[in-house]
Amino acid sequence: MSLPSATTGPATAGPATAGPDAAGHAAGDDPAGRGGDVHAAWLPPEAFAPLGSRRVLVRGDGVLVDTVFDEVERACARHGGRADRTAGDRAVDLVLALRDAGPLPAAATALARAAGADGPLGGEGFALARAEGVTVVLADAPAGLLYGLFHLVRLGAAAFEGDHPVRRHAPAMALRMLDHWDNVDVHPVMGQVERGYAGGSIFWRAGAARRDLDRVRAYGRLLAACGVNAISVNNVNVHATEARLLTDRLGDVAELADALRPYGVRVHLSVTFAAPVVLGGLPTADPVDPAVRAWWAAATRRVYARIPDFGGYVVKADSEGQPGPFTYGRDHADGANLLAEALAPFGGVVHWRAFVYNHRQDWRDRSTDRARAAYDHFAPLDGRFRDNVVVQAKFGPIDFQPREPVSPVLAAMPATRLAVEFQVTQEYTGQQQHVCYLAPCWSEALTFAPWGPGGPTVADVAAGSGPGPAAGGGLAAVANVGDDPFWTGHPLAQANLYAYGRLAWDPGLDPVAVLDEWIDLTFPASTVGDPALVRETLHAVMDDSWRTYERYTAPLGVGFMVSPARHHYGPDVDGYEYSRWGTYHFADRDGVGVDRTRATGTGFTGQYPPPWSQVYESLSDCPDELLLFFHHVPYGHVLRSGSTVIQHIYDTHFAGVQQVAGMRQRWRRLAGVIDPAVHARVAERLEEQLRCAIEWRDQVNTYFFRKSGVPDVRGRTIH
Ligand code: GCW
Repeated sequence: MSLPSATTGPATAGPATAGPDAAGHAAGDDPAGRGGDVHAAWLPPEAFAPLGSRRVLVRGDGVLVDTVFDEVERACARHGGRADRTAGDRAVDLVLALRDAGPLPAAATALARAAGADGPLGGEGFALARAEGVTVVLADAPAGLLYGLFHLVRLGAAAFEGDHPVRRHAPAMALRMLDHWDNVDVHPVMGQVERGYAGGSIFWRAGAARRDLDRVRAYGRLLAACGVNAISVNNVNVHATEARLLTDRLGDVAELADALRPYGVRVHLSVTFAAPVVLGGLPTADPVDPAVRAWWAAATRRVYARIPDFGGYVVKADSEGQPGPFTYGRDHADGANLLAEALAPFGGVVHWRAFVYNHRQDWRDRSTDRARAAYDHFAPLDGRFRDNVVVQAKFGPIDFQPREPVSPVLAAMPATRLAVEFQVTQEYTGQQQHVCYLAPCWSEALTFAPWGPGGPTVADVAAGSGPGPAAGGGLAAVANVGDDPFWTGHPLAQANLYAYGRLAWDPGLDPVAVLDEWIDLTFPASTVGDPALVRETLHAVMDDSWRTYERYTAPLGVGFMVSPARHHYGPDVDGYEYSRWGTYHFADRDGVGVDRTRATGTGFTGQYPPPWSQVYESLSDCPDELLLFFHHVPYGHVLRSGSTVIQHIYDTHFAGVQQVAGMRQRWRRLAGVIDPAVHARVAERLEEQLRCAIEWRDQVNTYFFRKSGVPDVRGRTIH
């Protein structure tokens, strides 16, 4: 397949997000095309060759088992195998069966017994084994069979070689969700997709549902293949038209739910807390008002009448101008419980976001600290949320910056279901113009042990196996796909979506191994000129790309030196520094960084349990990469690495640019080896990445040289 290589936005201007010709495509402009014009991502037909050349028996009933059978049948039609749904006397190589589906061929029966010996496999789990030339995948529930199928695809030929002892698989997190910040109407500033860098929305266009359900189905299939099982279909900033998805536009949501159901993906909706007023005509949205409660109960009943497996609501309340319970003198528990009460009879959940902070700050007031806000608002409410409330906290205390400590909220609410929120869309990590493989960042956050090394991890908290009694809220992440033919604008950004799903399934996975999976699926050996070179190049370009991005952007955990004018793309060291949204580096002629200590600063370090409350408080123990997040230090301060802060800034910025130049160089070697359209699109974006990295290097180095007056010990050019 060959796809157009043209970018969806101007290569050098950065990904403008405003206006219908940028994030929001005008009607009639359909860069994605249909069917075969859309990149297959990690499910190209060739990835099904090992499975599709076998004699396969699929046993069981239900929509998801039908999906499994359809997949198998299609693969077999293409690759010469045979697909059956009824057990006969014919020999088989592969059995995919629900445990209660009746008799299996003799060869599979013993394995099936062994695979099931250790008790139930769960609603999404499966077991896999192979002996005497037969591979068996067993599940208790249809979703498990679907995940088992895609596991087989990942295993490729290895699934049909040798013997495999019984291995049971189940997701660590029950909720593995993607949040789309897609608008139905094109927003005058944010466009069709808020912080979207992959064209328009696959769901909505210019005020209406797109009804391109083939594309939606293809999306659901990709999600199932990496393990995502829930999406919310509209932006958490809920504007007037989007609010009505809950009521008179519910049919649009139901259509999406129908398209995604065969892939085990449940649909959720972002709702406005003011709905009873703006949709229901009530005089108030006060959560304790009986009429308000009745309104939510009735609205929710209507949703379930239409979408019986509806997932629930996502709410951004009292945050960045969105309405919430504060208007009525109520708190977030009152607000969340109101919606939870309406959802409970149907098994729905409310994802209530903890992204609440004062966005009308004054830089002269040093006591207000945006990092403290989520904890200050939410930790005191622990124990007051209903069981079907999931408090959804961004992984860091600020806002998806390339480097942040883990949010202390995640260790402060043992009696609350907590979800960790990541940002797959690359708002602050290069906006899908830059290669930035984020799995290492997420993996660090998920494996962080808030109570000290060896203790429970953030992943345990999200999975519900942390120290507290609460069930887990799972993971949520802001999606990065749009109607771009490559789904994600930058073809290599597909790996972030894939890796997000895989880490939600198993947070212990090694990001490099996940990348290998993605490479094997996306670039099957049979489709590329030199598989070893492809693998080596992709690892060289991607493995360390998050740290490379960190090197040439904001140093040592400081964050937010992004351009407000260019929608957070590219550098502007003081862009936000004196704005109402917060203050991030406090650089002056003597030093830089935010003093968040208890001793002399905002006291934020005290929100962590030991040992981190001490580690972060201590200038000598604080990890280098977070130093300026926690401390204000002179430019000559010597880091644990032995370098001074100012020299570290210079060195990393020069190194980061060099690394990007190296990535570009390496990518050239894949010309003629992989799909030319993929090659060309990535090559274009690497040019832009290099240009932008140079801009970052020069802006940051120049800024700190001029502030500090300290020259580079290596004498390189700094203006
Ligand atoms: O990072 C900020 C984004 C906003 C977003 C907000 C949030 C949807 O710049 O565009 O609003 O986060 O997470 O709610």
